[in-house]
Amino acid sequence: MNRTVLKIEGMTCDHCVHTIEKVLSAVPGVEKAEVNLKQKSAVIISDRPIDMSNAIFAVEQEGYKAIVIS
Ligand code: 9UX
Repeated sequence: MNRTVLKIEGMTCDHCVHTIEKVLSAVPGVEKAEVNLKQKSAVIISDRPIDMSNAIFAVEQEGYKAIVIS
C-alpha cells in the first residue's frame, strides 16, 4: 500500500473538503483520499505508485494548491 500526503492550500469549508476528496479519488490508481480541513492535508491511499502531477493538477483545477509532503 502507498500512502502519500499532500499539503492543500485554499480550503475554507467542508464543501471544499468534499470536492478535493472527489477529484483525488478520480485520479487513476487512487483507492481512497482523506482530506483534513484543519490540518490542510490530503492523504492518498493507493495500491500502486501514482503520478502525483495528476493529483496536483486535479486539485489546482478546482482552485486550490497542492504540494507533496511525503
Ligand atoms: Mo464554499 Mo469552501 O464556496 O471554499 S467550497 S467555502
